[in-house]
Amino acid sequence: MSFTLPKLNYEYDALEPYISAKTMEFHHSKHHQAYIDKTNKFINNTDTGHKEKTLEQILIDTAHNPNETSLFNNAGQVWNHNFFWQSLSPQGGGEPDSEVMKYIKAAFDDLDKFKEEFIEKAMSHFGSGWVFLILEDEKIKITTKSNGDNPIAHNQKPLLSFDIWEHAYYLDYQNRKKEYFQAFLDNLINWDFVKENINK
Ligand code: MN3
Repeated sequence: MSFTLPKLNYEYDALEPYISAKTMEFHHSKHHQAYIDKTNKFINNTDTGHKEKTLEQILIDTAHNPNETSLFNNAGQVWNHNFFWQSLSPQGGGEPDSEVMKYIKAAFDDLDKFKEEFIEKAMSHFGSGWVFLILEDEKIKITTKSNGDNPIAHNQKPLLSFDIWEHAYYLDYQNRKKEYFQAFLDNLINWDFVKENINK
């Protein structure tokens, strides 16, 4: 089995001015592609026994094996980016519909407090990684993970992924990463995708 780069549901320039076409092109066609190539190389060129597995199964099977950290992180980056492109939308941001809002209110009181906690967690994460929304005990939770780690490896139900590696924002925001986080929450977050995943 070989994994391939997914086509985006929107053009590279569709998220401007919040994420530039240049960032999107590099991020999707270079960074994401490189993780896919490395993952394919790991599973096909070595006798690791992962050839016929789904990406999710590879993540579960390699998560706790220190000898397979490289494969885990590369496969994790493939999965995280696949999920991330869907977590963004040119029509994103604003308020979620009443069903998702119920979950937000139950866990954070209101949307502003949700955004505050999201930004606080994103800002305090050290080094490269991801912010995820997950559903646990029927509650939305915000969690961060390092490198290519992700909810699949921890038996958590993922609702959304948000890339906080420098390559995701540096061309557009340099050291002003808080502005990138805010732009995502105000203008790009795909609440419909969150809703879809809650009901999966
Ligand atoms: Mn990335």
